[in-house]
Amino acid sequence: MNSQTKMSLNATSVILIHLVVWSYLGMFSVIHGTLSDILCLRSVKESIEDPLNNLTSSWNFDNQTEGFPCKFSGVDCWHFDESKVLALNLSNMGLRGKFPMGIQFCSSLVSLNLSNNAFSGTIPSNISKLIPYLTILDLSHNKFSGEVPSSFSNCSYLNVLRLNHNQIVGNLPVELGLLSRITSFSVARNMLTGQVPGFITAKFKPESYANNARLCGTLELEFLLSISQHNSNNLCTNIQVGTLSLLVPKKKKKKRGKKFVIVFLQ
Ligand SMILES: *[C@@H]1O[C@H](CO)[C@@H](O)[C@H](O)[C@H]1NC(C)=O
Ligand SMILES: *[C@@H]1O[C@H](CO)[C@@H](O)[C@H](O)[C@H]1NC(C)=O
Ligand SMILES: *[C@@H]1O[C@H](CO)[C@@H](O)[C@H](O)[C@H]1NC(C)=O
Ligand SMILES: *[C@@H]1O[C@H](CO)[C@@H](O)[C@H](O)[C@H]1NC(C)=O
Ligand SMILES: *[C@@H]1O[C@H](CO)[C@@H](O)[C@H](O)[C@H]1NC(C)=O
Ligand SMILES: CC(=O)N[C@H]1CO[C@H](CO)[C@@H](O)[C@@H]1O
Repeated sequence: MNSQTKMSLNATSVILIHLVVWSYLGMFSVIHGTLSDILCLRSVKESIEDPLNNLTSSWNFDNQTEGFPCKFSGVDCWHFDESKVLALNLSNMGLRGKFPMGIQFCSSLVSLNLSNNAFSGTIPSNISKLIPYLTILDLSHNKFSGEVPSSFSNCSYLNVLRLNHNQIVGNLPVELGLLSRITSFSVARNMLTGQVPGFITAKFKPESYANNARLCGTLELEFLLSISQHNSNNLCTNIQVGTLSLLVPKKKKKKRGKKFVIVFLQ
């Protein structure tokens, strides 16, 4: 063999090795992604109490053809025949237990709806690491307690955050205001205190904050504070939404066009 042939043989084998390695890595990442999503759903199922058998009856892991979890109730995949979970909607299933930490293995999850169940315990403080691409989170109408984690501010794709009707306490983290894509937000009916966050790109109505322990309004509530002739920005108000519109003077009421907001000054 002359040296030229040797060199071209070497080049060919290098290319071949590359092809083998890359296709192996490619295959590995596909299988790896899928396995991780299946592990995610298994773990979610195992960690949740399901007294009405809504999950148990549908989430069957026995026949593992590709894409099988996409037929589970409440599971949406990116593609119907690939087990990559896009969204989980487990609302209204009578579920109990803690926030399902196994969700962190659904690495492509963008939407999680656990509303109208009886989940309890705290919202994990590393939520932004658990579900980094989260765009929609609905935990409303449960029994979640503890505080709103400040790491929500690192869920930078978040559009919808619904935490209303729970037992959440403490102050709302000011960092929430950094969520630049937020379009829908509610923490109504909890036990929150302190300042309402100033969102940079959005403004939410008092209904988003109604019925809490002691939330202080600034932006949205400025006019309401002025009607009671207390102009201190630090004044706390108990935001209530109801039908007792008589407490708001008629003239101002008309100006605002909201009949049903009453503020009880404390
Ligand atoms: C597994 O599921 C696939 C698709 O739903 C079906 O075609 C196949 O017969 C099932 N295999 C077994 C062993 O049940
Ligand atoms: C979520 O699931 C509930 C109950 O199955 C259903 O009524 C609702 O339409 C679903 N919501 C979405 C956004 O898919
Ligand atoms: C969550 O699911 C419920 C249906 O049970 C639906 O009414 C609600 O709009 C969903 N939340 C979001 C943010 O889509
Ligand atoms: C999140 O925190 C829990 C403990 O609260 C831990 O078990 C889990 O590994 C953490 N996950 C990530 C992705 O940081
Ligand atoms: C957000 O992420 C950055 C970078 O990882 C980190 O330094 C910061 O502490 C996080 N913020 C919150 C509120 O968790
Ligand atoms: C969302 C859903 O499928 N809920 C069902 C859970 O199970 C109860 C009892 O079987 C049904 O009535 C619900 O419709």
